[in-house]
Amino acid sequence: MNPTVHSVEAILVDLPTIRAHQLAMATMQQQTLVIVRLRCSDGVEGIGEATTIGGLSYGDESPEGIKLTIDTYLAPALAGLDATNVHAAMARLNKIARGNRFAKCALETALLDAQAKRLGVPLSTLLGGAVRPTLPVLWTLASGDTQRDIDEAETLLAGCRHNTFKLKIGRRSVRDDVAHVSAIKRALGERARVTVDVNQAWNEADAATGIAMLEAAGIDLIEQPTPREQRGALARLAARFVVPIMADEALTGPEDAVELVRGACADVFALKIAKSGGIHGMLRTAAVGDAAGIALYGGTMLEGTIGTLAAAHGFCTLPQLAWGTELFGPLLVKDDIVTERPVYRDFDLHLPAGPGLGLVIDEDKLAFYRRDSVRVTSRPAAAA
Ligand code: MUC
Ligand code: MG
Repeated sequence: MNPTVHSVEAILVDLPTIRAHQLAMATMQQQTLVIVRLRCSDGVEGIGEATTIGGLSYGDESPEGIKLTIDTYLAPALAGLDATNVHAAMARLNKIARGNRFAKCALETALLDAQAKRLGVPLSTLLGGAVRPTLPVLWTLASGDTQRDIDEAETLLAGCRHNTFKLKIGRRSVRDDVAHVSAIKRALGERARVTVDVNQAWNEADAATGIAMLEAAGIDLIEQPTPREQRGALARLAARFVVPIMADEALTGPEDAVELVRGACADVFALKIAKSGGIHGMLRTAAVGDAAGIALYGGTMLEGTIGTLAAAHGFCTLPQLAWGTELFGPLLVKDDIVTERPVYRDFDLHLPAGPGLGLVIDEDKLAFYRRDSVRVTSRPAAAA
């Protein structure tokens, strides 16, 4: 008989960030991860993560809501199911719960991690195999201060860690944002690519003004300038400008992808496993975009190491990933809950070779950073 799902634990973990991270809709001083530990009847444990940005300010699931959904509805529905049949388990969850993609993503990751460990292969092998061993990774400059952002970019360029920088805008006036972005692009010149993410903050008129100026300043990519529901605005902007327009919040799963393709709304798709309800949903979304000739980009919800490596195992199987990735989440937090932090070198994230996700939980760190921990111990030494 195949092993079954024995128990599922959802844990809230709060990790401090290395600096304040300013987005149009939130300033992050810490990141909250929802970590899932799924134990199976054969003793194998799968790990997953559901992480969002700024509570409810990015998506419609909060960390606390994700934990409640898993504890109350999704974990009981999984108990006793065949742990080796990930598609059947996810079909069960999709039958008993609508939406809740982030929570489902964490559980799918944990099931896949467990099954890949059981087979003794990396998760990407279970998905059909990696077509690239490393993934290009950009860095987001979001300190809120122009000179500090330039200094940060220079340090990262010199260390060969990143050569593409995404700027978070939409918080200030269009004029101030454009001045900030142009100053950074002027300082970095042709040594770096510079992209912007507006996180839906502009109306169509502001977007038309802002994008015209950003295009003239040499910016390479404009991410989600207008509200996600306004597909018409996105389509008109994509038709009007040469600089590519990327859909992020407007794109969750394959159904959105079909509508965005039909409306010619975007040149690039930002794929995220959390938005798509897991790795398989992300792969289906990517397939729609790829078939329509849309360039693909590996996005992040600023997950920690677990969610980042889950996404990386999925992204490295994609035949086309024209805009690389932004899988830098583990670098934004001061400390980690795994024994070995992911390797970022020569502008790329290097995937671990071990079975499953290829990571081991650091139990002391997890005990320290979990929200419900009783803080009687001092902070464990920072991970290597
Ligand atoms: C987003 O909206 O793309 C990705 C990088 C970053 O700094 O924030 C995220 C979310
Ligand atoms: Mg975005």
